[in-house]
Amino acid sequence: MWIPLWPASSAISGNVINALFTAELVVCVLILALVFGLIWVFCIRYRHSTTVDRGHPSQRSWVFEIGWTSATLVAFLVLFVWGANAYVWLYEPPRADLELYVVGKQWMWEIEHPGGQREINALHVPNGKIVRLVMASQDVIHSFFIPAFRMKHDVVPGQLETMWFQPTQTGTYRLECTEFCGTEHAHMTGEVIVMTPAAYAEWLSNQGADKTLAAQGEQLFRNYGCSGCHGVNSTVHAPSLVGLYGSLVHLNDGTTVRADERYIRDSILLPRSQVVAGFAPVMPSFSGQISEADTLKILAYIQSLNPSGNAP
Ligand code: HEC
Ligand SMILES: [Cu+2]
Repeated sequence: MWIPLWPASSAISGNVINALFTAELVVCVLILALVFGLIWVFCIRYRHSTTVDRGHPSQRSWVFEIGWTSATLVAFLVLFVWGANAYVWLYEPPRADLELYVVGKQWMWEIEHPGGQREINALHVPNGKIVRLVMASQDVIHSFFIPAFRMKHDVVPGQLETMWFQPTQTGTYRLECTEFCGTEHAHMTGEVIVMTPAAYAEWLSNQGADKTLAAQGEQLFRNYGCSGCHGVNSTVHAPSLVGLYGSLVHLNDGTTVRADERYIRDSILLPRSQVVAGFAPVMPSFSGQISEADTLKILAYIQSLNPSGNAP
């Protein structure tokens, strides 16, 4: 916390980003000091009134030329490798302890917990656990930003985004939308409340949720007629969704894809884009008929049909 301008880091990702940021700052300050130092030295040494020898310009020096070129190259390569590593690590979530569903819309964040607890512009999470967010936007691009965690992710309409974090400190932190999304954008803020696991469990049980997200999704699965084709008693030739989440799916164009959140969402909204091998493309598109929140509930239901599917 020795740079007073930034909030204290309260997540693993915060420490990683802080270290990288500090290293970049140090490199920049050193280069700046060298360049401006030399400017000052030459300004003073060769000012108009001095009598220093100006008659013998020194020979071109390859030592300096090669020295500064390779030194900056090495410095930037080190920063690049370091940054790329951190990026890949941040964008490839490990196996999560807890998965939450987030819908951004003008102008609020709606958050659903697996137990069916729902909150707006507030995010309660247990300390020390790996939390994974599955995020969607109902209208325009929003961006989900928790400054104290140094975590930010755009939420783009028409596609699912995921991000993860692991808080290290209980407390209340700011949650912001950092993508200009309309007139009330500045008020699209909220709080992240990191609680001890026991307090979080108690908070969950006080929310009065009667149905888990997966159970609500199962209800929707029947209401939208999915079970008519995908159910066990169906007469339509459609794949079973049991064990689908996280598995490898063979498509009729010969490719293989991992059935992650995005694949399942696209299967519902754009069924023609990826057709499972051995099946006719008879599934109707539900694009425009199912809200983002309902899609996430159905997704939670399909995920619950393979509890071990959340593999890294
Ligand atoms: C008219 C029958 C029918 C209806 C209704 C239907 N589906 Fe499908 N669905 C299929 C068929 C056939 C396939 C396989 C061909 C394909 O991929 O399009 C499929 C594929 C899928 C897949 C990919 C499965 C895999 O193994 O990769 C998912 C996920 C899915 N459907 C979910 C749903 C959901 C959710 C609903 C309801 C909102 C729904 N389906 C409604 C017939 C249907
Ligand atoms: Cu926004």
